[in-house]
Amino acid sequence: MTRIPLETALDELIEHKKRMGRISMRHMFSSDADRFKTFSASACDILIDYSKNRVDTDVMSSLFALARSSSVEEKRNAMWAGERINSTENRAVLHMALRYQGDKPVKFDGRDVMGDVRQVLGVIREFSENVRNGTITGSSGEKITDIVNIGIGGSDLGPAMVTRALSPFGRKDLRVHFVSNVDGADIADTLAGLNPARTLFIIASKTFTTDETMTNAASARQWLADKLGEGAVIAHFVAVSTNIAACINFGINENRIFGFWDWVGGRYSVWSSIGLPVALAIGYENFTAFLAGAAEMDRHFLETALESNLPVILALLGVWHRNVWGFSTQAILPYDQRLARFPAYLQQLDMESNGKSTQLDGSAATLGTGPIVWGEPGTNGQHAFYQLIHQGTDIIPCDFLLAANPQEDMSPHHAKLVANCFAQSQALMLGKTIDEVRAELVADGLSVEQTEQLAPHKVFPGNRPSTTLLYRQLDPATLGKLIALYEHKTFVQGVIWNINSFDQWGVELGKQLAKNLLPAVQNKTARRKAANDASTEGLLSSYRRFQEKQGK
Ligand code: G6Q
Repeated sequence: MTRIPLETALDELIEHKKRMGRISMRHMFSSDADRFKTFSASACDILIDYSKNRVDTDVMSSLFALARSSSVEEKRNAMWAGERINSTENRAVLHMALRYQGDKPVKFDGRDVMGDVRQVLGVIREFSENVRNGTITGSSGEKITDIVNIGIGGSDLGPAMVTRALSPFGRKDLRVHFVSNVDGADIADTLAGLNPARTLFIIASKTFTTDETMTNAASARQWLADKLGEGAVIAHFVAVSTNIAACINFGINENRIFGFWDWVGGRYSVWSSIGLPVALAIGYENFTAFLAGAAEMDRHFLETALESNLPVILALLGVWHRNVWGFSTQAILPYDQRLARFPAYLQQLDMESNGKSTQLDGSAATLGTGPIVWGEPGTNGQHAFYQLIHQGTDIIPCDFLLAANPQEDMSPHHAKLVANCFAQSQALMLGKTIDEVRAELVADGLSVEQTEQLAPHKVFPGNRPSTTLLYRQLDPATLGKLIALYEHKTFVQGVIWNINSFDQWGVELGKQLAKNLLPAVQNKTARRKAANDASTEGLLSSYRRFQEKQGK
């Protein structure tokens, strides 16, 4: 199918916007008893209610046509066929293979990758079970009680978010910690409470060159060697990497290196051996349920018509908001405390994937691409930033996420959580008119003058978009499905925006400049010819002055 440029497709959507601008969601709900039925979709035990968005069937059919003319189906199939769709890095994008449950070959460069995938899974199984049952111990034979994962970005956010989300499936006597920041506070605070004889470090780095991870790994190694002796290092360190030589060079036993492949992007790697801390925390069986959940969503994504395809629906709503209405942010609001790191995880997934301004052919993007993704769990956010979502001058599309069943049987907590979640999307949609406010204030006994003074402040414009994702319970399979859902949403949007969602060149410049600046930061006394801009030089000398004041 010939690709119709987004700009052309937008003309039609802009006409729809004009029409939708004259109708409120309140009106659409009151005039259509079937609105929820029409604009909700279910698959894989997840319900998506998108009826509280400013859409009608004409809008949705233009959006589905846009997806078709952008070759979403062809590109989706190309990804699964192992084509090198990450063109700027000349790599395939096969994270779906990591969780594939079927028996067909998954080919890359003519070779089935499933043998390698299953072999590594077998190694993860054996290792995680042996740590959990005490067969693998520390150097002095003590049982491992604490695991410290040292990694950053894609080698941290996934396992950290998942381990927290699935904590009810963990064990009290096996704690997993995550260290990512090069700020020494991160590793210092983590090591402070640990017994080295019972601690296992996982150095997680695809490249095994990332400065933050290597710095933290060196400090951890030093800490352990100081406490237990150099000879103990080998028993307390394992690595997850594609760079085997560098791991061996660090002092890791060759049998304790868990591999993965070039075709697994960092932010898509929680399904690979980067998920080792998850398998250790919740056990291999639960880890495979997590993979199987994602695989179920993959099947749905690959096999379902666009009109009922959950990731496609989410992606198109995002395009509608971003490119037609000009909304530049997207809030992720889990009413699920254990998903506290889910917004941060999606922030990386979405913003690193689609925060691009160059199209696949190298030309500049002419329309907005990835939105700013942010969020915090409800109900906490209600007492903080929701004010702006309800009454601010910017409109912020919200995704609400909610489990129908809690892990804890603690009435009335969950009922209150659910009522709050539903109430927020209702309030955003309905708003409150000035007449409704006036009537309330008069009923409360306020004078006419007081009422007129106060009323404008209590008006809610309403008509603000939100989508609710309801799932049965936050268990390993469901979490796998939710992550895969958002992965595919991100992919579909990248296809529509004609960008490469799988590279991340935007993180390079800062790394390069930090490397250049390090000698100047470390060398306090040497007089150098000013090599930097005035602001950077000013910051460097102020930094030195503060250090001197501290007596350094
Ligand atoms: C993710 C990115 C990035 C990466 C980190 C860590 O897609 O590529 O977040 O995961 O920079 O890289 P290493 O795993 O190589 O240390």
